[in-house]
Amino acid sequence: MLYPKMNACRDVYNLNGVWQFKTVTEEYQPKEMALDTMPMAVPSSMNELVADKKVKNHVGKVLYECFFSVPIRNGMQYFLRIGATSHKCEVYLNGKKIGNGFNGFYPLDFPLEKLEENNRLSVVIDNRCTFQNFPVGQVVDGKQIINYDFYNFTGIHRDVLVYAVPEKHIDDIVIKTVVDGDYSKIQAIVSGNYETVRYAVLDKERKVVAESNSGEIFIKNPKLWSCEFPYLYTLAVKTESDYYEERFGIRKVEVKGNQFLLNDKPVYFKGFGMHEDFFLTGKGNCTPVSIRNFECLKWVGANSFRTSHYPYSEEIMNLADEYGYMVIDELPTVGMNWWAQGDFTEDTVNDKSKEVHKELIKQLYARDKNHPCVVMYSLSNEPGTDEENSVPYFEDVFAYARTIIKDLPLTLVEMTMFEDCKTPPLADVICLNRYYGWYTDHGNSEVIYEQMKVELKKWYDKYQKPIFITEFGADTIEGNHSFPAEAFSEEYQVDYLSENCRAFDEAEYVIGEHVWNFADFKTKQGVNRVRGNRKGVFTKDRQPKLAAHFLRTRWKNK
Ligand code: BDP
Repeated sequence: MLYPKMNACRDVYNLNGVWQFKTVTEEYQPKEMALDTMPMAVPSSMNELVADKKVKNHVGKVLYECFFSVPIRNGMQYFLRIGATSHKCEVYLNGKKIGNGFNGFYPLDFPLEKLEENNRLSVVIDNRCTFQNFPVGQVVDGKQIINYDFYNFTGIHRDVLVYAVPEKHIDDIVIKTVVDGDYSKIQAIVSGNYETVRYAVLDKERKVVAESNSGEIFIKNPKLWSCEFPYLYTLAVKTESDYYEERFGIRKVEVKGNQFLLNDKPVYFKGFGMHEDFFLTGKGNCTPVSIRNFECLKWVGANSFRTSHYPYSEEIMNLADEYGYMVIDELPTVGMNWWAQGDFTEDTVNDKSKEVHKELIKQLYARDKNHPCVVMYSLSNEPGTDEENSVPYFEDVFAYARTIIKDLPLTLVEMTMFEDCKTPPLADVICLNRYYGWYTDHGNSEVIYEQMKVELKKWYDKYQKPIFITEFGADTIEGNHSFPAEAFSEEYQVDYLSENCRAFDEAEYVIGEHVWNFADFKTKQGVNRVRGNRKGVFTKDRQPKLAAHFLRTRWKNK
C-alpha cells in the first residue's frame, strides 16, 4: 500500500476541511443529502468540539458528509484514501456503497469507479467497541464500556484524499536493504502493471547515487540510518507510464544475547509510551502537534517511543524516520482478557477476534514495512497472559506474524506478574509494564528499587532475554508540590522515576526504559483520573513537569 503522492504522473486532492455531521440511527442509509447537520472539522474527533453532551457521548453511528469535484483526466484511475476513522465505517459515493473499514487506526483505499462532476461522499462511522475487534470493549445497556485507558474518540481522524494514478500503475514497492562490507544491496520489489521499470537511488541532496534496470541496486559506502544520524535515501521508480518516490533508510536490527543491536551496536531505548491526543483535535492528525511532540522528545533526550496502543498516523511515522526515533510499532490489540473457552460467545476474545488480529498484523506491516524508524512490532498491550487460553491464541498469532514480519523482532507488552505469565517464550524481547509505588504501595517510593530489582532478576534468570520496561509512571498534577514527596506532586514523580531507574541501571540486560506517558491525555472518567490520565512527563500543552528536567539530565549521560 503506497501513500498517495503527487508528481508528474499522479494527482492528489485533499478533502480535509469542514464536512457536515450528525448522529444517525442504526438503519441509516445516505440515499439523499443529509439535512439537519452541523459543520464538523476533518480530521478531528467530534467529542472535543460539540457543545451537546448527548452528541459528545453518542454510542452508535454518526454521519460525515461532504461534496467534492475533481478534474477528471482521461487514462487515470481514481481512488479515495481515508487515513483512519474510529472505528468501523461504511463509505458511500453518491448514495452507493463503495466499501467498509473494519478498524479505527488503519488507512482505507477505495477505487472510485463512477465519479460524477459533483460528488457526495458519505462516511457512516460506528464508534462501538466489541470483543471481536480492537481495542476491546462492550456495549452494555446502551453504554460503551471500554477495556482500556484512553478516550474512545469518534471521528474521521486522519486525512481524506482523492488521488489519481495512470491506468497502468505501480501498486506497491517493498524495499529490503542488506549491508555487506563497503556496499549495501537494495532490493526493490515492485508490484503493479508495467513492462519496463527503472530504479534510481537519490541521496539526501537528491543526487543520484545508483541506478539500475533490475530490482537489485548497490550503493558503495552507504550512510546508515541511526538515531544520531537518521540518514534517508529515496528510491525513485519509473515505469513507462508511472512514477513514485519512496523514502527508506539503511539499518540493521538484531536481538543478540541480552542486547538489542542497531547497526551492530547495542542501543538503550530512552523514551515514552505516547498517545495521539491533544486539546480540541482529540485524535485528529495534526502536524503542528506532531512536530511539537518530536521537539519535546529531542529536548528531553529520548531516542524512541512506542505507538501505544494503536498504529499512529503515516505522517507521524514519516516524521519519526526523519527525526531518528526508534519506534515500537504497536497493534490496536489492547484490552484483551476473557478468552473463549471453546464455544463462540460475543463477550470473549475468540477465534473471530484472532482472525481480525492476524489481518491487523498483515495490514500494519503492509503500511509500515519501508520505515527505518520501526525496529520492533508489539503484538498486544497487556493481554491477560495469566489465563491458560491465552497461550494457544498467542502461539498462533506469533507464528502467523513471523510468516509476515521476517526482518524485525516481535514482542508482547506484559502486565502479568512473573509467577503467572505464560507467554514470555514467544517474544524476542520481554516488555514489562510495572507500577511499584503507584498501583501497589501507593505513594511509597522507598519500596520501588528493591521490588523492581528482585523482579527483573527473576525474569532474566528464567528466560535469558533482553528486558524492556515499556511502562512505569505516576500521575502528577503540574504545579502541585510537596516536600517530602507525596503522590501526585511533581517531586513524587521525580522520586518515583529515579528509584525505578536505579534498579534498571544495575541490570545489564535491561535494554530500555519508556516512561508512561509522554504527556497527559484524555481517558474515560474515573475516581483515580483527574481530568484524564496525568502520568505525562509533559503537560497536555507540552510543557515540561519537573520530571522532564530529571530525565533530561539522566538521558544526556545514558
Ligand atoms: C497500563 C496501561 C496504560 C494505562 C496505564 C495507567 O497499559 O494504557 O494508561 O496502565 O494506568 O497498565 O496509567
